[in-house]
Amino acid sequence: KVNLRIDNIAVSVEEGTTILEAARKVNIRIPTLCHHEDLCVAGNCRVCMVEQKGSDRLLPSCAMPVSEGMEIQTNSLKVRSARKQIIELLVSEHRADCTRCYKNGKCELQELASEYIIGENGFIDLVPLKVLTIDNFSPSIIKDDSKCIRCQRCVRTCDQLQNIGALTVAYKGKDMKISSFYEKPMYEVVCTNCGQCVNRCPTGALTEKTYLEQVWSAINHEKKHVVVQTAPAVRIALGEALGMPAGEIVTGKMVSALRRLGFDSVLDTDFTADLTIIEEGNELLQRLKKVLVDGDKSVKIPMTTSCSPGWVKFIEHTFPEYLDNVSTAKSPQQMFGSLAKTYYAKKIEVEADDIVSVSVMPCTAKKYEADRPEMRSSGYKDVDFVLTTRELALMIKQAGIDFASLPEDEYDSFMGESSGAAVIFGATGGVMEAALRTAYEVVTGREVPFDDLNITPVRGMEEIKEAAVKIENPLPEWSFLDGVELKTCVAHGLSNAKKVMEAVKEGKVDYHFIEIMACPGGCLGGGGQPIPTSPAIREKRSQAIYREDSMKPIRKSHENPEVLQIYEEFLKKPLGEKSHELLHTHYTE
Ligand code: HC1
Repeated sequence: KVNLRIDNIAVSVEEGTTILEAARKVNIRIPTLCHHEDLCVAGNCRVCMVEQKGSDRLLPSCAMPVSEGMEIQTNSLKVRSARKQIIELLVSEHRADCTRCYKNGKCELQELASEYIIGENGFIDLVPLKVLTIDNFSPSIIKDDSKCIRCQRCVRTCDQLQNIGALTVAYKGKDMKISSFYEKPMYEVVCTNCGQCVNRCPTGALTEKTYLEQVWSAINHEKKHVVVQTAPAVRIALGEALGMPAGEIVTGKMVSALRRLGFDSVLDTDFTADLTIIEEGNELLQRLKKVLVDGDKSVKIPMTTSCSPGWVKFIEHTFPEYLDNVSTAKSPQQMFGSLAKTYYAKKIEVEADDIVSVSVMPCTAKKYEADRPEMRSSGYKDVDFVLTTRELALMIKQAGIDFASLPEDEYDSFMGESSGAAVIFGATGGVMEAALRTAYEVVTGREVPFDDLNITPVRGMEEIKEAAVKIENPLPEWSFLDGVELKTCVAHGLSNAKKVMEAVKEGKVDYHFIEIMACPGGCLGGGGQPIPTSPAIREKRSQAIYREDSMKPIRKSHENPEVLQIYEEFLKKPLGEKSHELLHTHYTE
């Protein structure tokens, strides 16, 4: 242990801890604009400067490890004056039209400028406004260079966390800017739309593209019937954006709020998450049969999940030769969209033309997914508008709803019922666990051999997880699987996805089924989730997801009564004709 004093408070921390981390241990907040718990140390913004007794120099607390006997002051006159000047300089380079900015009230620079009372200052006249671009061509993300303070959180996110490198540093010195390959718009480069950069940007330089006004118009349109679906990971995070602590399950209040906002049908993506499990689980078993019994070389194993659009875009760019390994099952969002304008429209006797399909997602890539040309199997754009968790919170605020005091409501029926297996889609490993709960039972007629259906080896935040389930005494139809060890792998975050795919490519692993989610922690850590999203917050959201699963009366997708009913009334059978028409696709880019 290393002992030091920070603002005269004794602190004892592990060797290698930075001054910033040590201060946080004793609840002293040192401001910073470039540091983020998910990212490596950068020391770019210098806002976190502190003073060390006996030294003339100020130290960047995010980059400086503690040493024995250190005496640190985080708020001396020298520190305050340096910090204020740095903030003034940053503000002077930033297009500070705060009242018109999407991040107004949620901008870390604005908050510091307010704390340090940055009013009129000399720098504003000294630094000429540069000509900077606003890229709003992507369906998911807006990049506004005039708001950028060059902290490089986005660059580190894209490079280290996601291993994509769509964002990079261009030029040097005063000309330095955050750019893309040949300064092309984001939609033309390898950006996966995951929005992890958006979630970490301290200012309004990277934001989601918002569709709030379009959704309000649809709600207020007399003729339109607006259907809303909510993703699994929204219900355990929305509360954070409305003043509640992380880890609160707000499913019932969210449903209540959506009704008050004026949505005509309040339905659940979890319903189609259950449907995905039936379709994807059957697809996996069919693939195994074709490979193991028929020796069909055209059929690819391992099969990978397809529900994370950031992952699909990643594999298209990085491992296109493995596109046939991706499950043909559409994501739950898109299955929902195509059913909303076909089966559901008919059921409620509304013309498909008059249905407006809105989804609330923890994800910015879902906006891109809904725009893909493959996602029009209803004859219309299957999902018209995708809102992030943050955008829904804004709608609730705009409508003057006191979220905390709302009563708990139930989803509408039909397409509002779901199992615990669907809820856990929102956490890394959840799709795998849900699939195994169903696939094992389909093959053997027995429940998966894990205590209380909890397949713990695929849970948790470990970067890459492996689990094997041995199939014993299968039903006659599946006798070819007797004794087969079903090998699975789960990865979250695209840098881990890359590691897994490289191992597959090099023949180092022989998995049957791989779950990949583009975002750290899975959807609960999505780019559209409330800010901040930190490792501790992801952990709390994850615990909430598994709590919600454990409280559900039905915990297996194949036991969802509405799923059984839709097969009986409409789809007829998994992988059948209707399913192929509406629920499956093939990515060819
Ligand atoms: Fe997800 Fe999914 S789990 S991809 O993370 O398969 O976004 O929550 O909605 O579609 O169900 C996201 C979450 C989400 C889909 C489902």
